[in-house]
Amino acid sequence: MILSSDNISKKLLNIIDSTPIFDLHTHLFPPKHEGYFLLGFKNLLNYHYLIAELLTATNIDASTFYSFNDEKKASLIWNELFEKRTPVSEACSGVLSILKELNIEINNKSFLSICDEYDRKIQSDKNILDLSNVSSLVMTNNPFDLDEWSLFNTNDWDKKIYLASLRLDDLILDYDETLKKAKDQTSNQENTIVNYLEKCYSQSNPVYAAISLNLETFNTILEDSMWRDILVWLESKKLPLSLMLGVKRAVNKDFGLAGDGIGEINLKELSNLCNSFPKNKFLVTCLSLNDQHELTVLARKHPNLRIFGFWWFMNQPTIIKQILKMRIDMLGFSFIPQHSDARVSDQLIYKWNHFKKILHPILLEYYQDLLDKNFPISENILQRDINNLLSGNAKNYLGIT
Ligand code: HDL
Ligand code: ZN
Repeated sequence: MILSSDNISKKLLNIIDSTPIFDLHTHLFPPKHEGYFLLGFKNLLNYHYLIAELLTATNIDASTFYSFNDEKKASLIWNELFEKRTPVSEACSGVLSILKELNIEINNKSFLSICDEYDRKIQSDKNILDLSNVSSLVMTNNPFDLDEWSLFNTNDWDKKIYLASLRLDDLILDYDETLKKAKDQTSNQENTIVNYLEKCYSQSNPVYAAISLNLETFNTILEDSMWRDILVWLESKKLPLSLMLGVKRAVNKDFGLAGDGIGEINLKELSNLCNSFPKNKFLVTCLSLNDQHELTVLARKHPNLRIFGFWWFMNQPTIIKQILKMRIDMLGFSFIPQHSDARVSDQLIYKWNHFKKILHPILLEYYQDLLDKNFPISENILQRDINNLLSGNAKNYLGIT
């Protein structure tokens, strides 16, 4: 059915809300992975985004804060950011979006009573996946963290929902220690890292490899023969490499996970990498707003470069509105618009709810313009486009169904 200006908005909203999502990058694990699966209100409040906001809005000392147990930390965050201050930041707003989705009123309720009510409503990943309409997601799996990697010793989790990746940061952060671990795990001492990755590949069936880099560490990829061997291996496996560019770890080392910030990156080197390895596929996201225009231009130059998501400090409504339109203006719908980066399963609810609220009016503007030019827009066209944006573009690039 061909749509008109009168009915396209509602039809588009229904399609966006009902289309299953493939979440390309998360830090989530299946419920069976004890100690790594995070769910519930206290975990939600102990998100490092909220910790950073607490430690910089108050004069609470970081090491004192981290000495508290999870309940004490969560109640402190709730009291300081949600009771003593107005919770308007994106991370605070996300918590409130989930409470609203669960019909949990907070006025005049104690922190602990909200916890109890919340934890009665959110019991498993299943209700979160239903509420967020996420049909499958990619975990961040570190093959050099043997305790975390023990997930792949068991099969009692849904591998159609929780897909694996190979996160390679340890090879940059602590090469000697990482090489030792790989040597211990492989008998063949030749080409240790690639041999170990081959073993991990057969254990986990990853959909991509990933690494976060900045100016200094990107040069390692370009210059080090081991990385050339890894790129050749990735090509042989048809495994894309996800490059998360422009991060500076431990800007404030006392803040722990909340202490990372923005680092430099030279995207001319990214272009060289795409040219030097034309048969490798690269998924790329940049942490700084300053790099977004150049990255988008590069995505018009390199067919083996696909932009994904609004990473971390980029995942703010104001920035998404501006940069999403720029990406559409330059790339049409040929990119992967968002990922959640969720660390606590419940976050899937707000991360995707917030993004879809921005996506609808922006897409409507483009479709309205097409209608004004007498370009016919049918329901099928809308469904095709939203399928591609919320899952198809990512799955096709990864070569998965
Ligand atoms: O390196 C990454 O994958 C980042 O996403 C970090 O994990 C960061 O701490 C984060 O959670 N960002 O959202
Ligand atoms: Zn991440």
